[in-house]
Amino acid sequence: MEILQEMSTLLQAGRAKKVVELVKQALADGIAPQVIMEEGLLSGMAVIGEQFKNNEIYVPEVLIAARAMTMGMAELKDALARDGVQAKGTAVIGTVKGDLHDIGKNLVKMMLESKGLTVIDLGVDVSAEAFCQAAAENNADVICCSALLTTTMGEMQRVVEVATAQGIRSKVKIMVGGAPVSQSFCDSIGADFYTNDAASAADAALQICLANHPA
Ligand code: B1M
Repeated sequence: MEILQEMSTLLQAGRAKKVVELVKQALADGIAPQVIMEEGLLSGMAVIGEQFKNNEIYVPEVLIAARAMTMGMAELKDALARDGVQAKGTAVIGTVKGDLHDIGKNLVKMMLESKGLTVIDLGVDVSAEAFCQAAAENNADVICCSALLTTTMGEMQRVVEVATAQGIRSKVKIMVGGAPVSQSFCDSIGADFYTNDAASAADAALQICLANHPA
């Protein structure tokens, strides 16, 4: 549909107000909220995710497009709830204890949202216990831990240990990332997934959620 194509294009350009207007228009035209979300908003953000992954665009463009997506989703929220549209899964995200860097974590969060996942953002300086408590309370599919300091990466191992001690390890996948983190570190602490950019993190989280909640 032309209006959804236009919405997607405007979202990629970060034209938030125009995106909101088009969401209103599409609802008034009787287009189903889920179709507006998937073909207008998420499809636009998927293009941004791919471009970011391929280094064709940079952090500011992603943030501007994500703002347009967030505003469009806010306009759509009530209609989605009325239609009983469910999120594809739930992710808990945060920057680990001792670490206050949140730019990368926020990018991952936006990309997760752009895949249609519910994201519980615990912010920065998050302890292993807080990650696991939030995962248990929200029946999360995946815990996403970000770290930018070599001195704080160790908290990721504690997330794995606390999840095991609390008996939720078999129910939740643990994904790690951030500049000092690597696949070998991920393997060494017994986490499930490492990805080196926000778009790949969202792709992996979506796969985890789809495996947990087959359509
Ligand atoms: Co800090 N800092 N900083 N800093 N800072 C670094 C990380 C550092 C490399 C700078 C340097 O020395 N060259 C260095 C770490 C050295 C080390 O540990 N080896 C460092 C240091 C030392 C510090 C302080 C200790 C400095 C001091 O006070 N003496 C201090 C620590 C404070 C604390 O956390 N307790 C500190 C403070 C700060 C600021 C507050 C000033 C600010 C943070 C602001 C904020 O985040 N709100 C800051 C910044 C901005 C940086 C640099 C310059 C940029 C980090 C960034 O945002 N990059 C950084 C140097 C650098 O990287 N050039 C540096 C952009 C962001 C998009 O990338 O977060 O890597 P990134 O995210 C990427 C991927 O890693 C991935 O996705 C993103 C891209 O797609 N990703 C994931 C991230 N999380 C993921 C999770 C996933 C998957 C992928 O799955 C769950």
